[in-house]
Amino acid sequence: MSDYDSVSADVEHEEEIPEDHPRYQDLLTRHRIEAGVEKGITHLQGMHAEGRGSAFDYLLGEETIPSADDAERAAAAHLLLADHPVLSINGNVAALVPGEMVALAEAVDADLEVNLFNRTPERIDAIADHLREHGAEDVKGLEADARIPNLEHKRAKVDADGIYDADVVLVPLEDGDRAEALDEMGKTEIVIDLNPLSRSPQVADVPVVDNIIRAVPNMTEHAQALADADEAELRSVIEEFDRERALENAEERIRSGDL
Ligand code: PTJ
Repeated sequence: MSDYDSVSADVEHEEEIPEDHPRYQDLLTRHRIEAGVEKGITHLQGMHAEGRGSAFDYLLGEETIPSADDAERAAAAHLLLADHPVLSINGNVAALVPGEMVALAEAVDADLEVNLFNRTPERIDAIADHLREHGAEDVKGLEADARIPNLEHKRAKVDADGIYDADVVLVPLEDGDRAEALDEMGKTEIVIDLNPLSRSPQVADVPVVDNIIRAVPNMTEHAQALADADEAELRSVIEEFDRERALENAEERIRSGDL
């Protein structure tokens, strides 16, 4: 057994994972999801979702492909142009990138809203607390005084002054039904999902086929670089982005990637 073989099973703190491990990012992600389940943040189903995601990431070469970088830049431009941008947080997102979502919200002046597929008051509170521990000042999603139309009751709950009112929403690792229902509400939807064939990126205005661990910090960097851009420049970044081509490029990379 090599030193590395002993890393994966019982790491207590992520600092124990050696950064030069060939599967560092995957081990880190797995550890964060496990820790999220233990803290009551992440649903057990989040582990299945993570497993699916990491298989696609492996096939993508575990890197941000050029079309995903374009999508991340277009996403930043949409968020900067929005009247009311909202970043949606579920149990996987909270476990994987809590501080990074807070940083993105600050960079584009967006609200953060907890919005769960498997909604319970305990998980909502645990996630809101976790986000506050990572610097969030205002966390939405606790009121849940509005509904996304055409969606089964609990999964449809949103804040009237949050996702319901938003013109641009970032919905990472989203279930297909809800992504479709948000799309039908006429929102500009940015989806982060490693599976380009999943319904959520298929309905998104900006499908970001990348690991959320890489995608969110990269969106923040793009937003900071575009902070002084005028409306015309932001609109041209959006117009240059081709969603169909981005989906095709990701699928092509997955099917033909050199592993
Ligand atoms: O916390 P809750 O209750 O809101 O539940 C969240 C999950 C993720 C469990 C729920 O929304 C769900 O079941 O989602 P799905 O239908 O499994 O979709 C998740 C998608 O995210 C899949 O297409 C995965 O490939 C993708 N995915 C998983 N991990 C990552 C990812 N995409 C980007 N980065 C990841 N790290």
